Amino acid sequence: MTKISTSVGDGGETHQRAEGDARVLTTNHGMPIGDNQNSLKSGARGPTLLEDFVLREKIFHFDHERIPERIVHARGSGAHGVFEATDDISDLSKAAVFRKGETTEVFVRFSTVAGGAGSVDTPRDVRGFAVKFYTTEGNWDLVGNNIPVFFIQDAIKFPDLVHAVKMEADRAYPQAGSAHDTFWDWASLMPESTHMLMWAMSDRTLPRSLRMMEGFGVHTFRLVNAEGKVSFVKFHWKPRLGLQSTIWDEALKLQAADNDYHRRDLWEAIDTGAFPQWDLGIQVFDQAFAEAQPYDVLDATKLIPEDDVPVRIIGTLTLNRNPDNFFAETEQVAFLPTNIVPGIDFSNDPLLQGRLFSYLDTQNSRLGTTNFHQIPINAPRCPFGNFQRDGKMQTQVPKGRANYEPNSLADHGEDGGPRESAERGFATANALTGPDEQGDKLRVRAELFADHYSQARLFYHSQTKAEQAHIASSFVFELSKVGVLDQVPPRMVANLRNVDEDLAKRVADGLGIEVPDAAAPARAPVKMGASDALSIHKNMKDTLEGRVVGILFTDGSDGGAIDAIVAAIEAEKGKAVLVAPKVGGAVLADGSKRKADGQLAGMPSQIFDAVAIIVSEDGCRSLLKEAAAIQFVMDAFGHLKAIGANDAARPLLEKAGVEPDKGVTMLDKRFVAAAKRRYYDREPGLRTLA
Ligand code: HDE
Repeated sequence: MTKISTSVGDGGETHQRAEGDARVLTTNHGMPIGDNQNSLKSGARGPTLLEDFVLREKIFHFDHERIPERIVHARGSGAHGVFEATDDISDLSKAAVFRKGETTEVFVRFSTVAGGAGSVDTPRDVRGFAVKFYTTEGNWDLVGNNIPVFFIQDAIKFPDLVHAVKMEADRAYPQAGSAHDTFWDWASLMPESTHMLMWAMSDRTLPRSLRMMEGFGVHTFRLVNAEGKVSFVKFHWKPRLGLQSTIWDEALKLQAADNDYHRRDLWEAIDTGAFPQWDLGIQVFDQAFAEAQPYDVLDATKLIPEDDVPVRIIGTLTLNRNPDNFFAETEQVAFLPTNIVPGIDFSNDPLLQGRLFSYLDTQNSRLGTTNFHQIPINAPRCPFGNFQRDGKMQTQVPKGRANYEPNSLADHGEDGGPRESAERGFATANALTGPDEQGDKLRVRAELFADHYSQARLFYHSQTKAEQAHIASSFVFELSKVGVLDQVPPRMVANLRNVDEDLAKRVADGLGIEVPDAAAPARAPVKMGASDALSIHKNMKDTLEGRVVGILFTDGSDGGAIDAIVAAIEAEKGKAVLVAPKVGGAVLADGSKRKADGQLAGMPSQIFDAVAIIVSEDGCRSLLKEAAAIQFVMDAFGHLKAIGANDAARPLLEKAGVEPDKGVTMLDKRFVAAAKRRYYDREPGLRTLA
């Protein structure tokens, strides 16, 4: 029998403790449990008794462990962190969170969009980038994506978009993928989605790591200063590690190698103190600028080229703490675009306006109570209170009689509760959105919203040749998965002709169909040039920071060579992972045993950014009969990664079809330099790109 004693915890609460500080298991109502292994039965082989309240409580709670998953963005990974304001923008916004030097606690949740909570991390998909700032003036939620534009211009189209992209209604597949009939049927009928489709078909939807992607507030918001002066603003997150994406074949193989590739990468980075960082940037402009543009700044399918309005960096986000509990924090966190603070305001973007309604509503459905703001991850860190009362799961215990306002209870010596403050409170900013607000009630969109192609063209023309090839190939792949709706691919290509004739031709060729007549644009596109900020390749960093190098070794490998390469990688802040045919490791040339971090068959090269092959001649001979080893090298080459190899590894490289180029080196300094980047020039010789 365990002896039970009572002790008082740090917070003054009383715990039941067993001998040796192991706490005693209790029911939810605090009764110590004596046996957690056996249910209460009538005789050793008899039926279980209804009386067993311990069993019933445990199973009852278990039965209700799941809550509805998010209708979109169901699969997410979260982290705690801090935001520090680094520039004085008091001339633009009075928000305390932007006061230079101010630090604010944050919780960030990254997500894929289409897949369910248990789906994979690396589908071709947009990524959510949602940040909750616990400011001194209440929570500010910047609920953005890793792409600066969106599929639709008006919230009323959102349910159609989501229904079309998610698994098809009757057959419930595909999971987490847009390559199917209903998505492309819808998309090809919605020319306004063309710009977003260019982004979605680019490598932006295949991030190498959550740490290597940008974030965007997407909509135009407004900033308001202490004098009430209003400016328009777009928010940007710029990753300190630069941009990096995988390629499609790699992303597909990652789904087999590691379903949790991004989640694991984020967790391990934070866990090992390599805190992910982003700079917060703003593009600020006024009404005169807005009116002079060939697009409408209230249209979420349009961006503002950074060449026209440079991004000004105003702060830094650092993620420095993993969640203690996935469900309590990452699952229960509730983001609300309506969470803004004095100094920030909405615009009339009709997509944003719809979001202002949706999120509050969805949280009630997901979390089951209007009191979801009391859940610790959602509760403001500043004092908060009002006269909203009761409801399911009320955990606060308001005292006294003040549950209405105005009241004069204070005159009687009672607590009258909080009061509104015109001085400190949020006031909707007027002006700047023009006379339309006084107009008739209309179901229409503003004129410039009808230009669906100019910015799609701007995006395409801003890409490198390799990036353009990836976009064309993605369209071919996705449209090739359209099964029975033969009218869809030509309709999509007809839209693409308004973006770029060559792109349309490549996609048609890749599909083996005739180039159709161009779709009639609702409004003639305008010329917009190109913008380097829109390309991933022009914004990558040559670095090993955040990168992982896989080192394949065998019996007889040279331990000194392994040590040297590991040291060189770590000196550049990279991570080295040792891979051997057996996880127990291998016996090196000097007779010592070196343990591996992983077994070859379970650690394919797609999980690495570069690979080093350090084998003995015998070791190499045995690897030549090992499909996983040949595939390891073949995929590293095919995924455009650096390969460093010792002389003994040559037969393996040859068998894997590796051809010499700048990314294939000996195992010296050249390899460490080569491992910092990818070799896109290699690709045309390896696979047919559209
Ligand atoms: Fe969302 N979106 N959305 N969305 N969204 C949700 O809210 C919605 C849109 C975004 O990690 C839902 O809590 C509508 C644009 C992120 O918890 C829901 C419209 C952008 C997340 C919802 C949009 C986003 C969501 C589902 C069109 C980029 C995940 C669960 C008017 C700026 C947040 C939930 C997290 C989640 C509705 C369009 C980003 C249903 C109606 C545009 C990052 O309320």
